[in-house]
Order: sequence, then structure tokens, then C-alpha cells
Amino acid sequence: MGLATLKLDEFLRLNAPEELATLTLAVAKASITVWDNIPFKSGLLAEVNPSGDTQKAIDVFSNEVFVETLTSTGCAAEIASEEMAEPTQAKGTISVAMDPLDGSSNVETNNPVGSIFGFYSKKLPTSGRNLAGSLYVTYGNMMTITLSFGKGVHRFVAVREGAGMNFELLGVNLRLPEKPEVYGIGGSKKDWTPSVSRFVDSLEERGLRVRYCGTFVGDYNQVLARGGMFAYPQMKNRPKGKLRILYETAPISFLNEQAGGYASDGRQNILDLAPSELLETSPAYIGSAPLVRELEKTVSEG
Ligand code: FDP
Repeated sequence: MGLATLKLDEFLRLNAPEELATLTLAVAKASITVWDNIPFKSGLLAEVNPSGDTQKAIDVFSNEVFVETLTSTGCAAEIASEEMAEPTQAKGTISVAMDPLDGSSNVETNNPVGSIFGFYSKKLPTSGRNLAGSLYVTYGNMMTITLSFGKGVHRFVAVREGAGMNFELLGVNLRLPEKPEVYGIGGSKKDWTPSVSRFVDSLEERGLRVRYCGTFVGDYNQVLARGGMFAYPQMKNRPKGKLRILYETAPISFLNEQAGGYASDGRQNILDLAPSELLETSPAYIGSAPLVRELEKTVSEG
């Protein structure tokens, strides 16, 4: 069988520990339901949605769909989410931390949105060093799942199959290209610290181009394909940045490292941070290793 026709379940059977494989298939199934419901739950279409139930905000809806599907696997010990104050307890062994709809403010403008999942081997909150795997879904012009279980980064794309959809292999062992081409930085320029502004000027001087869509997974996805850096930096009015360590930056940092990159909070590897709260944030600089290490140096000089 050629690589191009390898399906997600077949790949997982050969390449993932059983529980992570089961949880990933649950995410794949639920993400199709989420994607199908975006025009309805976002209020863009007034009609009754395909499942005929009452309208809910898309982020609340996605949270419910993922929690329900992940719980039903029996593999999750707990499921923590940006959308819930406390984790949902379950009976398995893997702690799942998720952002069920990353970039929800972009739904209305039809920019890419996504979902992020971290599969942790310890109770939450815990350090990214306890990640056994992570993945992100993009609901862009293609619905994709990009995943790592610590042996490279692999990508699948949703394709129609009869009345349903399936995920087929799109790429194996994805690596950040050596030459960085793009960067995207969140927040308002006026709130960036002088060292971040200085670093951004230097990126411009060496010819990197701005690519910023305002959804973390969409912006990171470009960095993974083109090389460069995504940041939601330390800001004058928000010294700990905006993005959540458990739900967002640690899972993507894990995957980014598997693709040959590096992720920092400006001082140390994001994977070494040990958040004491579920919602803890940190500044985040993620992408090509040499660039992010250089940024660390610039930031430490003040
Ligand atoms: P959103 O608030 O739309 O959910 O973590 C949330 C996030 O989006 C990220 O996806 C995105 O990178 C960031 O916030 C964008 O924030 P700014 O609008 O402040 O740039």
C-alpha cells in the first residue's frame, strides 16, 4: 500500500501506543462533527443545524462534543479544557488538556480556526515534559490533523468517503525548513517590550515576511511549513503573555520540537515550565530553533 492511501486508523495501529491511538481517533471523529456545525453554532446560519438541536455557541458546543467523545473511550483519566473551570474526571490513565476551539474570534471572518490537544501522563497541571503526545486540528480550507507521539510529526487530511469522512496521510516526518521565511506576532505593537520590537525589526531586515491570521494553530501551521517564528510575546500590560501553557503552548512546543524546532518563554524551554494552575499563561516564542534561541538572547539583554 502506498503512503498516500494510508488511513489514520491504520497508521495509529502501527505507530502509536494503544491508548493514544484510541484518543486520537476520538478527536478525529469529534472534529468532523465540530467542523460540520461551525456555520450553525456560530450563528452565521439561522436554520436548525444538521443534528436538529438547539443553538449553542460554537466553542461551548465543541467542548461538549470533545469531552463526550474522549470520555467514551475509557482512556482519559481527566479532561481539562479552556472552556471549563475544572477538569472532567474519567476512568482511564491519560490526562487530556485541550483548547476545543482555538481562535474562535476568527469564526465569523472565516479565517482558519483549530483545536489543540495535549496528552499528558501525569495529573494536571503538570509540565510539558510529561506529554506523551500532542496534536492540533485545523479547520481551514483543508481539515487536517497534525500529530506527534514523540517519533516525528505526521499529518492527515480529511477526505470524503461515501457519506462520511476519513483521514488520510498527507505527510510524514514534517520538519521546519532550514531557511526561515515568515513570522507572526500577536498583540499590539505598542505593548511589545523594546527587546521584542528590536528583534522583530531584525527579522524584517533579513527579509522574513509577516504572516499573521490571528489563530495560534493557523499561524503556527505556516511557521511549520515555511520556517520562522510565531510569538505571543511578553507585553508591557501582560507580562505573562496570553496563551495558556497546558492547553496551547506546551502541546505545540512538543510537536515543534519533534519537527526540529525550539519553543521558549523568553528565558527557558516552554516544555520545562511547570504551571501550578490550569489557566497559567506564559510568553511564547515558537518555531525555528536558531531564531528562537537568538530571540532568547535578545530578550535576556533587556
Ligand atoms: P482567540 O482569542 O480568538 O481564541 O488563544 C486564543 C487566541 O485566539 C489565539 O488563537 C491567537 O493566537 C490569539 O488568541 C490572538 O490574540 P490577539 O487577537 O490578541 O492577537
